[in-house]
Amino acid sequence: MKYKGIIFDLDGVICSTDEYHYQAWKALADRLGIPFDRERNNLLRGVSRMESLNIILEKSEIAYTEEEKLAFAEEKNNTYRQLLARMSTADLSEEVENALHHFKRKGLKLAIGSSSKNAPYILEKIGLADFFQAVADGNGITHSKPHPEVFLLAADMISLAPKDCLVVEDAHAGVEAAVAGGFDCAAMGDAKSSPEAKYHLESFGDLLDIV
Ligand code: B16
Ligand code: MG
Repeated sequence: MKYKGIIFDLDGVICSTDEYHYQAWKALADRLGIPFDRERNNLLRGVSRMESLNIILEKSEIAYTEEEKLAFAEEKNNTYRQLLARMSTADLSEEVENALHHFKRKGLKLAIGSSSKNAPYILEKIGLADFFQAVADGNGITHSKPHPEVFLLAADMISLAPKDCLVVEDAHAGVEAAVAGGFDCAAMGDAKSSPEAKYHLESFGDLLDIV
């Protein structure tokens, strides 16, 4: 086997919560009268909530205080959590579920490496709360992607060296983080054509041909 473990990004890889991030930020941006579209949303993939907010506010003519910014981040998160609350096991696609079980049967160690503080809640909603051997997420790190911290933490939690793990990502910041940490990376979605990624996936199931 080429790899002993796989570290999966969550939003945009395991499930489509990237769409909910977009909708929640869009609602905030519209309320504040700040231009924001799907293309600009791609800059937020993999980066932390506050960094995402700062990217959105670059297009604002108003300089907001730190206190106001914290309130905006909370407002976005509340909208996002309302969208997450409607999720269920039906939001885990058969394609992803089948591939994950296949990798587990093969004896690979499987982990999550996500910048999101909502990762445990999402995993619970889609029925994967106890599936992964390790969950490294926004609650346990200081630097979000493109810093490699979350992937290094995940690898450490499953007792594997970066060279023995494949990272699966949909964000350019995530691919950068994986490469910086010494991991091979399979990219999909927005990052699919990333030149830094070793593998380019049309969809999640293509992983079955790699690992
Ligand atoms: P939260 P991932 C990332 O998750 C998202 O891609 C990014 O858009 C979001 O800002 C970040 O989590 C923080 O999320 O506000 O829920 O803590 O793609 O690394 O799984
Ligand atoms: Mg992602």
